[in-house]
Amino acid sequence: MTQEAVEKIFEAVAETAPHIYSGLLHRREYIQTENPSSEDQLEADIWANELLKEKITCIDGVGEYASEEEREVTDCGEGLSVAVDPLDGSSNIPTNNIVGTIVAVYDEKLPCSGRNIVSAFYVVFGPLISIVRAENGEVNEYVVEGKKSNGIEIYLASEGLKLPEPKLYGFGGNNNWTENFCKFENKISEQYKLRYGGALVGDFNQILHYGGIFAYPSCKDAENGKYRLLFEGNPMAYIAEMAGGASTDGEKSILDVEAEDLHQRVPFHAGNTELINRLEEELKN
Ligand code: FDP
Repeated sequence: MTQEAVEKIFEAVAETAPHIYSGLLHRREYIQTENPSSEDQLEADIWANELLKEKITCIDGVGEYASEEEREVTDCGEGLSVAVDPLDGSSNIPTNNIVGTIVAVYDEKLPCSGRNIVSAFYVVFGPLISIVRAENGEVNEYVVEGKKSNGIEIYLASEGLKLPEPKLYGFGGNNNWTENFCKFENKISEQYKLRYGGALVGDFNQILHYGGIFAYPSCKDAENGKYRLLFEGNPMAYIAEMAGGASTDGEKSILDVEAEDLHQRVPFHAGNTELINRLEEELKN
C-alpha cells in the first residue's frame, strides 16, 4: 500500500510539473500576502500549491498534506504525510532563474523526524523539467516531457546517482555568516569553484551532479538559518545521504533534528561526506 501511494504521489507531481512550468508566465507578480514564514508570496506560489494539493490529497493512502505556503496540516484520510514546497526559490521567478518543487513523503503524522521519510524528490524547472527521486537506497533522475494532449512522458535519465569527487561550493546568507563559518568558507573557496543561484533545488542539484558542498548555515541574524526542516532540509538531506553524501545542521545529520513545529527552520549543509566532516570540525572551534 505504501509503495503504491508513493508511486501515485510521484506521478501526481510529475503530471503537475508541466502545468506549473507553463503557468508561470502569467503569475510572476507579488501579491499582498505572506506565507507562514513571513515571506512575500507570488501569485505562482499560491497557484502551484493549489494544483499540487488538489492532486495529492485525493490519493488513496495519503493521510496528511502540508505546504510551505499553508499554516496548518490538511487531514485527508489514513496514510502517508506529504510535505511540499510548491515553488522553491520563487524569488527567482521575476528574473527568470531556476526554480523547483520539493516533496517529502513521511510515514508518520507531521511534524515528525526526517528518519520517517520513505521517499523524497525535487523537480527542477530549468532548460528541461527533471525530477530527482530518492527511495529504497537509490537516487534516480527523470526527465518529464509535457504532451499536447495534456499527458506526459517520463524518461529515466540517470540511475543510481552518487556524488562525484568535489568540484563546487555554494553558500547562502553571506552577509551574516558567523566567524567560524567565514573561516571554513575561506578555506573552501581556495579549493573549489563558487556557484550560487539562489534556489535550493538548483544549487543542490549542481552539487549532486558535480560534487562539493552546499549550505545555508546558521547566521548572525538567523540562528537556525533559512530553510524549513520538514519542507526543504529533510528531503534534500535524505537525497544527499542516499547519494553517498552527508548532511548536517552543524553537529548531526539533519535527519536527526527533532521536529517540534511544522515550519521550524534548520541550518542546512549537505554534500560530499569529507567536506561535511571538515565543516563540523571547523564549527566546533
Ligand atoms: P526563495 O526565498 O526565493 O523562495 O528557502 C527559500 C529560498 O528561496 C531557497 O530556495 C533559496 O536557496 C534561498 O531561499 C535564497 O535565499 P537568499 O535570497 O538569501 O539567497
